[in-house]
Amino acid sequence: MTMDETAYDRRRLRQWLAGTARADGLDRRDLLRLLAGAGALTALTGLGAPAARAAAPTAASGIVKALPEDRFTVRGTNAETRFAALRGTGRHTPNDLFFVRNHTATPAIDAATWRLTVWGSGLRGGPRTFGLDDLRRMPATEHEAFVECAGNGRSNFTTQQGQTVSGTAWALGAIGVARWRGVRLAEVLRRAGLARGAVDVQPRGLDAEFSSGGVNLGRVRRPLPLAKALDDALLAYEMNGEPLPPDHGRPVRVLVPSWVGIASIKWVGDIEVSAEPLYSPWNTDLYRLFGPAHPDGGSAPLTRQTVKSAFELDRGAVFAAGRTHRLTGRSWSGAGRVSRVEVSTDGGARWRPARLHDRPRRDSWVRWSADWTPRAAGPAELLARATDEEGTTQPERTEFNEQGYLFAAVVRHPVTVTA
Ligand SMILES: Nc1nc2c(c(=O)[nH]1)N[C@H]1C(S)=C(S)[C@@H](COP(=O)(O)O)O[C@H]1N2
Ligand SMILES: [Mo]
Repeated sequence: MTMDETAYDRRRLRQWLAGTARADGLDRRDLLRLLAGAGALTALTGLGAPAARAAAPTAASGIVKALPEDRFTVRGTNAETRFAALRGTGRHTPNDLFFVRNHTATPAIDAATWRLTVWGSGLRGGPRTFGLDDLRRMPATEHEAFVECAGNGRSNFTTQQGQTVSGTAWALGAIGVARWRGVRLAEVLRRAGLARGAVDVQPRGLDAEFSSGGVNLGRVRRPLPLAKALDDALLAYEMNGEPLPPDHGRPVRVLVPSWVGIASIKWVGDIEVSAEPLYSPWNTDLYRLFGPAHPDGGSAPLTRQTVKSAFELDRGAVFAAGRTHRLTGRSWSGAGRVSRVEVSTDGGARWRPARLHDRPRRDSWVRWSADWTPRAAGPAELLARATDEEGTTQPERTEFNEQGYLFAAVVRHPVTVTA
């Protein structure tokens, strides 16, 4: 993006430190006292287990798995799945094709010595510790769900709406769907001795501390309201029938179905359970909507994902005129099942229904196709728009927000028709 991300983050962080960014419910004097010393943000991080060493210091991206160019676009410490590479694959994104979003680098964690500590004022007693074997002995659940970055589709704020936003310039490939297996977070919280007054839980990753604009924000962590934690959140140790791959949280990650990806903390090492609302930069300064159309100090912390559609095509894909081509794609929504997908091959003038290839299900995507016989050579735009079971249809524009979250508008996919 054209705006310098570091300068932007530094400015937002100054606002947060000055108490002008929103932090509902948290006493600002307490916050400022906590933040008074240099690097004092770490004072907010609770128990301090040492951060793990990076798993693959040789890879510049910090990502362990192979990132072949025909399957991924590498964006700094992140790797975006190329939608064209999903064509012909099943509803579950193969693990080796699943996008990676890392604040720093994939850590190497020994599953045999890994421990999860559950602690805080929202427990009846003291901290409780669980090993991987303990979790595996508890009742297991499977849940098919997408993990999608809140910033997925962000580059379209610029390419379609001419707006400058900060953050990784994802196209639409910061999403994957997997079959996650693990134990319900509710089960672990119950065994840890959840107290009646608990309101928030905050999982924290074992990856390195994250610095932005020269300020150490501590380890990646984001509060989750207890209601969602008890509803359908998982502590997942398997992904599509395999142990979690290193890049996706080995040995255990949190999985929060339908919510923005940041809720699904990877490499979880501890979970604070609190009788008071919890705050971290990931629910105050980040992952809220800031901008003229949003409340001063930002929207409420982001929860569910939006509705989106993507063609399984590269931008600029080439089609021969006079032949019939099968266009394929996928649509999904954080609000529930996709109920309808329509496609336009004339820039949005006329729409026709796409054929759905999956029975739509909540928390997942549906594959679809539509045939197209282009007539004239030249540039063309392909559009797909989904409607979800709440009746929300993808709009023509998404309201601007500074960090480019929750893009939902119909994407105009440029292609070329040759004679
Ligand atoms: N510990 C930790 N958890 C994390 C992150 C991270 O950097 N560290 N990134 C978050 C973000 S922003 C997203 S979108 C998802 C990405 O999950 P994936 O890399 O398995 O696709 O993980 C989330 N969990
Ligand atoms: Mo994300």
